[in-house]
Formats: sequence, C-alpha cells, structure tokens
Amino acid sequence: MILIKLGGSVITDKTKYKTLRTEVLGRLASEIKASGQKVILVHGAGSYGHIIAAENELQKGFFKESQVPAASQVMEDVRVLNLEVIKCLNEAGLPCASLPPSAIAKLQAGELKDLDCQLFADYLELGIVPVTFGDVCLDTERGFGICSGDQLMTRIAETFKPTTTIFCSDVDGVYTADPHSDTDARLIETIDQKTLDELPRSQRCADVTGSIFKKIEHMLNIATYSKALVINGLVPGRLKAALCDEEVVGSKVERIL
Ligand code: IP8
Repeated sequence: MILIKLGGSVITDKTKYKTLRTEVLGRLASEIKASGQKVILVHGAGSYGHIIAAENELQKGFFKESQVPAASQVMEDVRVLNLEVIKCLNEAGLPCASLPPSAIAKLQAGELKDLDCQLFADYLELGIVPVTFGDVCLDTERGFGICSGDQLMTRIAETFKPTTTIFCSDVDGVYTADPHSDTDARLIETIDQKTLDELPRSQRCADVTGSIFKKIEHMLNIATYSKALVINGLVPGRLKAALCDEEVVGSKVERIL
C-alpha cells in the first residue's frame, strides 16, 4: 500500500479563499489510477481551511464564542473540498470513501489522540480508496482544534507501514530556503535529522498547522515506517513515476536510527 498526501497548496490556490485547482486534481487522480497501486489518500485543506482557521485562531482551541461559527464554517468548507476530491477520484475510476476526521478522530491538546484506523483497513480490503483530510476536530482538553493532514499521515503510516509515503507539494521538494521568494534556495535531495537541525530557524511557510520544520518532523517520523518522498504535484507525471517506484525529482526523507 502507498500513502499519498495531496498538499493543500497543490489542489487549491492557498491565497484565494475556496479556490480549487480543478485540472491539477483531475490529473493527479488519473495518475493514481494509471499506476494501478493500492493507496490511502490524505489531502490538505488549502484555502478551504487555513484562511478562516487562521483568522479565528482555531488551532489554539476554543477560547471565545465567535470561534464556534468559524469552526463550523471550516468544517463545511473542507467537506466541500473533500467532495471535489471524491468526485475526481470517482471520475478517474477509483472507487473511494470519505473519512472526515471530525467524525472519526479526537485530539488531545492539539495532538492526534484517537483515529479509527480499522475503517481505513476495511475499505482498503473492499478495494475502496479511503480518503481523509485536514479538518476541525474535537479536542479533549481544548474543546476543538485543527487536525492536520500531516498528523493523519503520521498515524496512518505508523499503523499501516506503507511501502512508500508520498507528499505532493507545489515545489520540487524541500529547499534550503523558501523557493517562492529566495532565488538562492537549493533543493535538498536527501533530508535527515541533521539537515533539519542545520536549516535556518525562520517560521518559513508557517500556516495554522505549522512551519516547514513541523512538516519535516512529521516526515522524519514517517520515514521510520516507510520510504518517504516529497515531490512536485504540479508537474505532470511525477506522482505516477513515484507511485511506480521510478526515479523522480524530489526530496527523499531518511530517518537515522
Ligand atoms: O492543510 C489543515 O490541514 P493541512 C486543516 O493538512 C485545516 O495542514 C482545517 C486548516
């Protein structure tokens, strides 16, 4: 089984509220189908989740009444995005089932506590692709919080030990600086704990679910259980190549044990 995350920056325009990249999503769905691999799919929230979540500081948990309608709005919006993903997968000929974290997961002080992984196993067994996504979730200590796609990826990788875990980003992989704004940014082909420690500690690319550093920490954990790659989902063919275990431009994440 291969675990895939379609980053929110790939399937949406993160700067414009609820803006889907329809063509990219359709192509990625076709690449998954063409690979013939058995997969579990996680997707980020992009502009369907992060904008309103950040405005209302939902990642800090419940602390004022005005957050309640905002939390509900984010849950509505990420479901709309999820439905678009589900539609594209069905159109590509990939039967799939949506597993919303707000219904099957719980956080504790912002950390993922419970996730019903048996549901994923049962759908997989039936040849149905389980699809989950970054969402608002109940939190046993904070009322509610944000469950990120990366937290879900870590738990699913721990449980299912996929042969490969692929993160689809909007750039070629992990860089030494932000490739969108820094012309000196260099692609890091192999990332390990040492590389992470040596990266300059800015809050680069931070959103409500953390900076690039937080993401790399999740990836390093995942690399304990699985071969882990970060690739560019905006470049046609790269996801299919990675799924077929072919050489592909990107960053390989390696855990030093
Ligand atoms: O896009 C964030 O999940 P991510 C979820 O995977 C929300 O970081 C609702 C902002």
